[in-house]
Amino acid sequence: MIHSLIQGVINNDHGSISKAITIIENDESNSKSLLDSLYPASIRTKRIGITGPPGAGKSTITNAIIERIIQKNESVGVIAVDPTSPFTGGSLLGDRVRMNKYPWDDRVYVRSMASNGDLGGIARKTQDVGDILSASGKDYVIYETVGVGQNEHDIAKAADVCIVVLVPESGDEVQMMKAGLIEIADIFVINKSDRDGAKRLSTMLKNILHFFPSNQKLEPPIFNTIGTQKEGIRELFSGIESHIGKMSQEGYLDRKRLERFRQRVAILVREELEKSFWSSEKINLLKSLTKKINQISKVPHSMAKKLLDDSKNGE
Ligand SMILES: Nc1nc2c(ncn2[C@@H]2O[C@H](COP(=O)(O)OP(=O)(O)O)[C@@H](O)[C@H]2O)c(=O)[nH]1
Ligand SMILES: [Mg+2]
Repeated sequence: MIHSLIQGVINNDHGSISKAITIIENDESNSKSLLDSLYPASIRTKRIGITGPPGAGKSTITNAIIERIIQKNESVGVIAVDPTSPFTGGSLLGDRVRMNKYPWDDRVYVRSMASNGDLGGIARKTQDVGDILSASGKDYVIYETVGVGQNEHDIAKAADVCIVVLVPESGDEVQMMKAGLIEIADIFVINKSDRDGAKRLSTMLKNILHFFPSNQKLEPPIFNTIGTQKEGIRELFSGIESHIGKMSQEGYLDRKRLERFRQRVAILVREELEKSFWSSEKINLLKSLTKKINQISKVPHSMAKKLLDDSKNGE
């Protein structure tokens, strides 16, 4: 079964891709062998992260980028992660409906992933899903994710190039610094540039970026767009291409991919260690030591130490 699934993914059969992604999403036992077989095929794809506040126009821009990719007769897989709607899946569904305009086109695959209840795992899973789409031969993978917290930043880091979408109203520079957006952005987009303040924001942003240069990456270019009218999309897309080209030439891209690889390995090791650590005895021990809040006599650190020592003695 897994063999035909692997073959299906490599042949870009979207049904097989969906099945494979579900296996990853549910952490099924065959997910490892699936990824092992697919990984060698998955190096060439360009991975683009699109993040930013809710409603900034990420899906609109993603749609416009998909159109440009198709025009070049290239292919794309889109993964939308929306943690802002963990219960209803409301906006997630909205995105899916809006984005899945190409159900019969084997150049475009769109999938949304819920991150409810599993924010830690989602960063790893989006990388794994990226590998699957990449193995299917997609020229691009796009991650669309709401930039609201650390995990979303981790998802954005799963990409080769991270685009931060802002709107004229998001002009509070302190806010931006705090949100760490400057740190993760390779490219800025000021969408809804049909509104007041777009020019002012791009000037301000340009100044900030210029005065706080980073040695970790190139200075991010800024693009003004009106997503709904597809204005500025052509410039944005060729800007993405040339930025990836520059990153590659100057060694940033390799460095980023290596760092990403190391982090993935570290995460997997941590997950494995934790999984084998938390036996039912350990879970019960922790529970029995913490029955009532006023009976807890140990500080958390010594309780953790006791659990850890206990496992050493048990071996
Ligand atoms: N005025 C204006 N509205 C836009 C623009 N781009 C997107 N929108 C609208 O903003 C809303 C949110 O867009 P969406 O792409 O769903 O944002 P996301 O939550 O970041 O994915 C939608 O109603 C879009 O039609 C733009 O450039 N100008
Ligand atoms: Mg969206």
